[in-house]
Amino acid sequence: MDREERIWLGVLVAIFLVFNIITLSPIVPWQKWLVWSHPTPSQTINVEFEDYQIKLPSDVVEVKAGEFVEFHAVSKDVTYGLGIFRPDGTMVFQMQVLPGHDNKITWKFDAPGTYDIRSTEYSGPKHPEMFIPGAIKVVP
Ligand SMILES: [Cu+2]
Repeated sequence: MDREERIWLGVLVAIFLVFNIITLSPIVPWQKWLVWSHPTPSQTINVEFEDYQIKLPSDVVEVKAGEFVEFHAVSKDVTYGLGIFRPDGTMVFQMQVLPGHDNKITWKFDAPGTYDIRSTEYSGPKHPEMFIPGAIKVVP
């Protein structure tokens, strides 16, 4: 590596460090990352995946807008995806649901309304049927 290459490498490393320090900093007031805080969820929602079925604690899970809730998903066979969608089909969030793991995500719904659940990981021939419309009701 010659001198110019070393200088370029140093510049790239410096840009990387400055960008990450600024964007991950807790002192940036508009920063909404939760890297530095560990909110206590008001509710844990257990979701079970098995044989192309998504099992929820109740037909409609009710959560409050503005409160942190934890989704705890387990799979009894293959890898699935837990995807939460708005009625217009846009995604709120998704996570992979790996068998043999406690798959957890903490989320705060900002807007009241009903949300759908869909498997977001291709899991086999019945994967497209893994859809529960209106599974989550977010109340004000
Ligand atoms: Cu699937």
